[in-house]
Amino acid sequence: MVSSRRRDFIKNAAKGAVGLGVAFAATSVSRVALAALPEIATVNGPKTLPPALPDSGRPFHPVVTLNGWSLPWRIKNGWKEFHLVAEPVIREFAPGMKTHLWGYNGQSPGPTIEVVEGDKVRIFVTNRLPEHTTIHWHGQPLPNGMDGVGGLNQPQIKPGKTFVYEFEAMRSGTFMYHPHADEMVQMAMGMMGFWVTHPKDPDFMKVDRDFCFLLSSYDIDPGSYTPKIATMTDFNLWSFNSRVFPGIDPLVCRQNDRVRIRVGNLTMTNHPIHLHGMEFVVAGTDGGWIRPEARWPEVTTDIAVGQMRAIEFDAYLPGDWAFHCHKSHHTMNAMGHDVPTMIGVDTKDINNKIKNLIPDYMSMGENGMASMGEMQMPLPKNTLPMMTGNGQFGPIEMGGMFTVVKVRENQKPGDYSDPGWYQNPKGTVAYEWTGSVDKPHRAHTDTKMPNSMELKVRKPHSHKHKCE
Ligand SMILES: [Cu+2]
Repeated sequence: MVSSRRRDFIKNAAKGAVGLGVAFAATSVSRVALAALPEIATVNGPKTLPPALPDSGRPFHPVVTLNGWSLPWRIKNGWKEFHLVAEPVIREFAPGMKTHLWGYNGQSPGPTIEVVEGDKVRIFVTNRLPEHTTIHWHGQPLPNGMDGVGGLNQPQIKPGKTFVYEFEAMRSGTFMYHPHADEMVQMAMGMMGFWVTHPKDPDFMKVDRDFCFLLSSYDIDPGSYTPKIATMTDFNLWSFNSRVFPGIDPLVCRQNDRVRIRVGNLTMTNHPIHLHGMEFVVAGTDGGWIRPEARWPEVTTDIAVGQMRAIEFDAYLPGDWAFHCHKSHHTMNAMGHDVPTMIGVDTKDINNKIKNLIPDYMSMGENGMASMGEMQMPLPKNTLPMMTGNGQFGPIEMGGMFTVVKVRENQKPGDYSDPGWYQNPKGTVAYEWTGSVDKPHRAHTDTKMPNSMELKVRKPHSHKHKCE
């Protein structure tokens, strides 16, 4: 199956969307059975593909899926037709770690589906998993029988079968799709995708760059490949679109662009998503767009489980700006979990004893954990160091849900290629003080106030406090 797909990838390498890295393939379903179905597009690898301009149907400004892509469609008798294939996939989380997930059309998450408000949408869903599945179109107003809850709205799609979903995309906004069948297992295995319904009027809420990604989490033991599907809260890999830092591409912008970032949360916990340097507004929620007069400025917005948020900002400050989940455990990779706290513990004696048995042994962090970002100790096969990634000034000491918004004066419109590290203007980088350091001036040293009083007045009071 894989080899026939690879052949088709090469064979189709000259076709339209294929120039962007999208391949079409016929696999286990016979060609006769597929004749009436739209071709199956797959993508090989976790590259961020450039926005795919619509070649049919109504015009829209396409999104950029972080380390992902958008699914091609065909128009047939006024319907916009897509073909999703649920199947086992291999996803690289970051160089050095590949995982065995379930997803759609060769990747987890599946491809982004982009339609226009008012489009009549028909989605063929072929099940190549070893068990039944369905797809729920999270957030969409649609006929009840198209909502995708197995048993409640439809019979489940058995392995080898293809089902058809048909509905009108009734309102513009940000949506997701995921199974509503054996949900705990299938979502823990990575089955999910993004959906954007663009407004009928292409100028409504128009931005210069429109990024999107899903938050997902996995529990994969170092050295293994398949997520532990029963884990409820104690995950060890926290991802943007099933990629972890330093495997996540930067969000590249031109200075003064209006930028939108759409985020959907399909993990088991909330994520306070934080942008450095510039303030943003939450412009869209699960229920649609927020009127401009009702938005408020933020630098962190909490995204709860099952929620979608669209944040927007003017990229007025050039630089390399960190963009990450503010739960510090969520910017760590697998090797950072379950380590004992060693701060203040003198481990020299025990280290020497263990080194006699295990030559590469080192214990973690008697002065904190920062040294873990610098050294690369031998790891089990197929896992990632707890924190890693190098910037122009040294180790970045991050993992998981972390990437960089790169704002550049000279980035061309529509150019998403990585411009490298920011060249800071002379005299604008924090620097080491090399002059003399005076003795700190202590307040109150000449007063008659006893020291014990200082402890009593630490908190400011609204009325006169005791030391006055
Ligand atoms: Cu988080």
